[in-house]
Amino acid sequence: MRIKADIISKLELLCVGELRAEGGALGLVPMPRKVELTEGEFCYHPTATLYTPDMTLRGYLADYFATGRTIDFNTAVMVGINPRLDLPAEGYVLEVRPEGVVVSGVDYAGAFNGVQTLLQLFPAEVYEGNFRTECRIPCLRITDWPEYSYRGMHFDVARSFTPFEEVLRYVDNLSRHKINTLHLHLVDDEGWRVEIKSHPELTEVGAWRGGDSPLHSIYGRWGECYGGYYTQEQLRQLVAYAAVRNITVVPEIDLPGHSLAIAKAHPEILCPIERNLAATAGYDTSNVWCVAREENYALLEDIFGELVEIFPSEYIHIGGDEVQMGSWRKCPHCSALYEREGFTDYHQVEGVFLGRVVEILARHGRKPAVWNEAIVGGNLTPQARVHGWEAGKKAAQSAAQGYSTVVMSGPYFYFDMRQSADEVGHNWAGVVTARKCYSYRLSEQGFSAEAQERVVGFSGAFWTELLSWHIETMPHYIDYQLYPRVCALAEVCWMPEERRVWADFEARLDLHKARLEAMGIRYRQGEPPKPKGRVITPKMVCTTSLPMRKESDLARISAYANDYGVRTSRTCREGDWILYEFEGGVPMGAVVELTTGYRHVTRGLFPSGVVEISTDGVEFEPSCTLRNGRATITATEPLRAIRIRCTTTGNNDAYVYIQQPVIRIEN
Ligand code: TNX
Repeated sequence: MRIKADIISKLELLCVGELRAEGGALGLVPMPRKVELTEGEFCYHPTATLYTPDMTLRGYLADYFATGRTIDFNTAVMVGINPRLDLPAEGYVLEVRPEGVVVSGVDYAGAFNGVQTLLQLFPAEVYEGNFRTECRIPCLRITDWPEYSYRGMHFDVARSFTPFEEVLRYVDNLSRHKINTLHLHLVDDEGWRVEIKSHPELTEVGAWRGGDSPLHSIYGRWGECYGGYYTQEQLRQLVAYAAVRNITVVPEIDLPGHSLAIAKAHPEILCPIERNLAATAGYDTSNVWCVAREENYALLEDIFGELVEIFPSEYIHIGGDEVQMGSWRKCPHCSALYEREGFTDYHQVEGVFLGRVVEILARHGRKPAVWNEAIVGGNLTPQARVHGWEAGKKAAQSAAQGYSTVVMSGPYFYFDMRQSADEVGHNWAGVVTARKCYSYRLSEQGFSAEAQERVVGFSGAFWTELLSWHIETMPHYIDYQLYPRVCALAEVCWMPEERRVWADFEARLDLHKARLEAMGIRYRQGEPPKPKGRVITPKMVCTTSLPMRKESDLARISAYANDYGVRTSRTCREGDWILYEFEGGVPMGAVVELTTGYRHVTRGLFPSGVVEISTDGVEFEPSCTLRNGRATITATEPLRAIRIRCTTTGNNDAYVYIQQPVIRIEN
């Protein structure tokens, strides 16, 4: 609360002084194209009303201001749509004069965008709703329009089911940053979240995980059954709610891979091959549709037939990423297809499948959106929109091949990545800070001038493998991962890249934080404090009862040389152990962090276990138990050995990750 008050008074101060000189001091995010400050200020009184002839906007604005049905002497703010304005789509002009405020959009989207800028001119409390406070706004004229037509944020509601109300909040907060597309990842291996009336089994089976449901959970919560799905009624409500906020919802049905959830209800969609369950700790993880099975396309007809009735979007995302093509190689029908067609790459088999799905969409008048791998197989319509997510040049290649491209490159736009080395989140694409996201420039990423023209915009991604696990200890996990990274993304989408300057954004973001707070967003405030002490690496030898994978080298653990751990070749059994023997001992007072599984993620761990310590390397005594596969102990006397003993058989993975201990002493 203090922070907020501070920033507001800072804003007020700026209002009178510096603000005059430079529009940046208003803290607008994303920064409009043109801000001209003019003489004087407009005084907003508690009795003031707002008028707009547009019923939809009036409904929206009624949450923030008193609105009038007609123009009268109380009308202080007017919002309208004027298609004759000489502005690109979604553009607007916002004028503040001593006698009142006028927002004119070239279209509905423009008016909505203008309203968002208008809200940012008011004190941050405006976001708390029912604004009735006297305040002053400097006179100005803003002329603004977006650089890109696709300003997106993706949301994976498949891996972790997110309650409907929270999805609405997600949309509302995006719209305040002029994001205009929600890419809704509705199905994946871990969940089927959309009601399909002709196939209720899809949600009956596919919407639940854990406990004795056919879909097992991966990151903890193994014993309980959890999940959920959205009814068609709810999804229609979401589409309408988003439309008011200038957001198009693009649904994704991820095909032909990532389809374990539907395969649990319809195992017959998979290739008819023997599966090696031993390699996957007893779980059938094959998740790829059989391309040669004709009935599969009838099922897809049913699904898309209902989906297009819920979502009016021009594009429907059909996935195409990370397909495990091994099943097709082994499948008599798919491999026969491959031979018959004279293919040279199994991506071409994927091409056949996606081609069929594209036909289904075309019959409904829709175009496909796909992940970047989908273009490898060749068979895709030039009308497809491609989402380049893989690191490196994938997005540039898609644009170079002529596809409309949305840039989502992992190392810049994956907001499920962690924001500093020791925070929550994945790390396959490295640490993704708001600054990293902000730094993305097409001109530096291998896009030719021509390819740049095909980039329709950018999108952040929010995958939720980790959400259902974190939500208990960190209820603000979504906000924490999204903000302020979404603020940076908003400018990448809105501004021409040559005008983006990090220092300038950072200063405005500082002011914008009061707004985030008033919006109720529990954003990441900065890097969390580092653990105390200095890390030491006393000479150590690590051994285990578990067999290692061929390429995994336990010596790297003994050398403290492997941040990501090394993998065993089977899952854990009760009685398994990992032993760390210290030649010269761990000094008294040292704090030892022990981890099984991944370091930042609860996978590949000992689900339960005990830590045993020894001062002579021979006799062991119990010290504590593991929680989420980990434990922290303090050496109350010098320790010669530490052993982690597993007390569960199986961890829902086909392996265990062994980690080096992290040992700290006070300076
Ligand atoms: C890759 S991005 C995936 C997702 C994961 C994500 C985790 C993409 C098309 N596939 O299935 O959730 O990494 O960051």
